[in-house]
Amino acid sequence: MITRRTVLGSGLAAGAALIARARLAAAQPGGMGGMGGSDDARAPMPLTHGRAVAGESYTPVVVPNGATLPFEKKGGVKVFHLVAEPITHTIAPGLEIEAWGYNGSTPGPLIEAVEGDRIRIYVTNKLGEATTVHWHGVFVPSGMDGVGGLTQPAIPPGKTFRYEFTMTKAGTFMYHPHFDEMTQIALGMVGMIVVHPREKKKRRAENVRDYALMAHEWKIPIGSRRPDPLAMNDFNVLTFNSKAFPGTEPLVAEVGDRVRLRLGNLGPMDHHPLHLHGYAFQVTWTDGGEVPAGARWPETTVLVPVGAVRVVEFVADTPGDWAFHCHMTHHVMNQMGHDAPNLIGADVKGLDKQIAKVVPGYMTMGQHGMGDMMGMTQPDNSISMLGGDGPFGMIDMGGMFTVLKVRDKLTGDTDPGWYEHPEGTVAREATADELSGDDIKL
Ligand SMILES: [Cu+2]
Repeated sequence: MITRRTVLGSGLAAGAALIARARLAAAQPGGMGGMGGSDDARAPMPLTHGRAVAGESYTPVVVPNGATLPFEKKGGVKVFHLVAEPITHTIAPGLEIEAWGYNGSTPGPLIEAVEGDRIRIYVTNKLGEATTVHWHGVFVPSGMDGVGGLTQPAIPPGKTFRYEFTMTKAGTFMYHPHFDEMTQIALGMVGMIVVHPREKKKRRAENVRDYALMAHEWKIPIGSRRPDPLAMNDFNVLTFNSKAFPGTEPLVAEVGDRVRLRLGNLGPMDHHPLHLHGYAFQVTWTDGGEVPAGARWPETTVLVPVGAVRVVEFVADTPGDWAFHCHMTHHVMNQMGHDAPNLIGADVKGLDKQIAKVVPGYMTMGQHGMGDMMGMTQPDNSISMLGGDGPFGMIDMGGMFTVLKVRDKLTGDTDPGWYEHPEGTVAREATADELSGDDIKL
């Protein structure tokens, strides 16, 4: 197993070295290369918006950090072309990986259609091995189901196969290979499918903010560019649409908008309890269909298991910057090593002195918690375990974390920036008068 210790190339005890890696890098000029590019994270981020599709009346789904697959109509059939291929992908500024995906991206572009549409999808295989595409949750003839060996021969490298079926039901579905799934899915070959209801009145098209987010998890050893498809646990990069915070694009809504989050999970192993601040929502659809109104209940966290879709809806009625994230604490960290000793509360002054004899400038970290490790200098091609710039300092989360920005009015397609809180509505340090007035003894 590659640990940060082996990357560092020092003989230090593993745990302390893991925790102190960035400080060590700073103390060894040229030893580990320069910055990982974390400054780039501060550049303003353009938002991806759903563009109206000519001849279609649905409100297009927005894919944060992603795209929708274009189609052409040929004799009443919507014709798509998916290309399975190796890609270079940026997880967050500073961390670039060699992944596999579709049409240049991971997840592959969203396939969007309307209930009743006849669709034809050509799949070209530009990988070095065979593949198939399975249309997860879509009702198709058995021979279109994309299971290599069972319903079709796998698509050899260089060949193009043709799938054709009718989207008989509305809903949110997914696509992925059903050949060497472990490798191909782990390397990023996943995508979502949205089929809008045929009846316009069911769409609530006017003021819906409709988002698709695919949860995924990766094992990307520090300093490497190739995710490890053999990983079965200890994934160290967790993503929405293959981006880790601070690389995740914010979601936006105006007060009064109905917000729909279509949440898919095609990660290899982990289920994700996804939590929204400031709101309660209901699960309205799964990849199995619509949840009857009488069977819904309010939640603030929805568990999205591997191989499932959960669609949640709520009305945006409270302005603010609201966190949306996986509630597993290790899933809001980036590239964290886990084989470090627990130093919280430990007196490490003597230890630092001893190690500094062999590694000048050495400083143990972690004795006050992990919050002091944000935004440190990084080894080449890696990202900080946590931390993005926020309006009140560093946001000490990474991974599966994004922000829902609700505003009274949005202007155009740009990130509205940070929320301007009304006077007196932000937590702050208590004054002495307030403390004594309320009989708080310190
Ligand atoms: Cu999670």
